[in-house]
Amino acid sequence: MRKKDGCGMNKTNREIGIRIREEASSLAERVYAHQVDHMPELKEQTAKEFAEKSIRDTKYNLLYLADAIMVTSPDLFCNYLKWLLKLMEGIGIPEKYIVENFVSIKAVLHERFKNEESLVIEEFINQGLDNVQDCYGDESEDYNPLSTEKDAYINALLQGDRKKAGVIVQDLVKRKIPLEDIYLSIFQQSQYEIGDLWQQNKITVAKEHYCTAATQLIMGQLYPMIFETPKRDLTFVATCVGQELHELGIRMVSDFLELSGWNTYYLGANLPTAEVIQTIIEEKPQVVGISATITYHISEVQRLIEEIRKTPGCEEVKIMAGGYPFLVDRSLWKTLGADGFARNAEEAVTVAESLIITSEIQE
Ligand code: B12
Repeated sequence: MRKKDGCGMNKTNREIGIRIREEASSLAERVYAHQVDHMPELKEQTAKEFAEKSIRDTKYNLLYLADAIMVTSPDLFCNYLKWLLKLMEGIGIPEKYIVENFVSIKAVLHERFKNEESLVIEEFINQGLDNVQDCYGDESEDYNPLSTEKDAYINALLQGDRKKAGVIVQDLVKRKIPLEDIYLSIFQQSQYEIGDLWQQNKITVAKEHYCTAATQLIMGQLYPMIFETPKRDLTFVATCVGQELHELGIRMVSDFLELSGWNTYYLGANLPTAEVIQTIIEEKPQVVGISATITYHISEVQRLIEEIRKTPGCEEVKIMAGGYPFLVDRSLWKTLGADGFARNAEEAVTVAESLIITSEIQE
C-alpha cells in the first residue's frame, strides 16, 4: 500500500480501484458463488431474493473498497467497515458473514488481479478488519447549546408533527438565536441522529424521508431572513456530484455563505457534470463547492474537479470540497485536487474567504 506523494494519487492503486469499480457487478456474482461454496449454511437459503440481496450488498462492498484503494485511503475503507458492522448488527446479521464476505472478495480478486495488485487489495481488507474498533466513526456530539430544543425537535418529527417542529424553530428565531446556530445545532444534529436511528433499524426509511422533507420545509421558511443580508460582489456555486442525493449539507454551506454576503447559486443533487461546468462559465463564481456523502462517489468528485480544471473559462475558480468522506480522511481534498475543505458550513465561510484572499495575492 505505497503512500501517495503529497497531492495526487498512487497510479497503481488508482488503476486497481478503477478496475474493481468497472467489474464490480460480475465480481460480486463470483464472490457470492465463492461464499456459498465455503459456507454450507448459505446453501439452505434457496430464496432468489437472498442471492440478489447478497450480490447487491457485495457490489456495495466492492465499490467502497474500490474508491478507498483508488485514493489510497485505508481510513475510508476502515470507516466503511465500522459503519457496515453497525448496520448489520441492527438487522441481526452476525459479524462472521461480513468477515466471510471479505474472505471471498480477497479470494476472487486474487484470481482476477496480478500478484502485487492482489497484495494491495489484501492489505487494505486486512488492515480495515484489524483496525475497525479504533477508526473514525460514531464521534460523540460536540457540546450542543440547543440540545433540549434539538431533542424536542426530533421527537416532534418522529411523532409526525412537523408543525410542532416548525414552532420550535420559530421560537428560537423569536429568541434571536442566530440562524447559523439553528442550522448546526438543530437541523444538522437532528439529521445525524435520525441517520443513526435508521442505521440501527430503529426507524423506517419512510420515517427518515419524512424527517428530511420536514427539515427542508422548515429551512425554507427561514429563507426571507437569509436572502435579506446585504450582498458583496462574490459568487458561490454549490453542487453535489452526479449520483449523490444528500443535498442538505451543501445547501447549508450555501446558506451560510449567503448569510455572509455571497450571492449563491445552489444546484443541489443529481446534476450532470456538463451542467455544472456550464453554470461555472455563466455565473463566474469565485468559489465552487462540491459535496459528496457516499464514499463511492469520490471518484465522481475527482472527475468533476478534473473537468473544471481543464475547461476554458473555469481557470480562476477555486474549488472547495466537503461531506462525510472528507471528514473521515482529512487529506482527501488534496488527493482529489481541490483547493480547500471545510468540516461544516461555519468553517466553509472562513475557508471560502481565505481562498479568495489567496487568489487575490497570487494576482
Ligand atoms: C437524509 C439522508 C438521506 C436522504 C437524502 C435526502 C436529501 N434530500 O438530502 C436519502 C434518503 C436520499 C438518502 C439515501 C441514502 N443514504 Co443517506 N442519509 C441521510 C441522513 C439521515 C442525513 C443527511 C443529512 O442531511 N445530513 C445533514 C447535513 C447538514 O450534514 P452533512 O451532509 O454532514 O453536511 C455538513 C458537512 O459534512 C459539511 N459539508 C457537506 N458538504 C459539503 C460541501 C462543501 C464544499 C463543504 C466545504 C462542506 C460540506 O458541511 C455541512 C453543513 O455543516 C444521513 C445521516 C448523516 N449522518 O448525515 C444518512 C447517511 C449519509 N446515508 C447513508 C446511506 C448508506 C444512504 C444510502 C446508500 C442508503 C441506501 N441503501 O439507499 C442512500 C444513498 C443515496 C445516494 N445515491 O446518494 C449513510 C452513509 C454511510 C456511509 N458509510 O457511507 C448515512 C450516514 C446514514 C447512516 N448513519 O448509516 N439518505
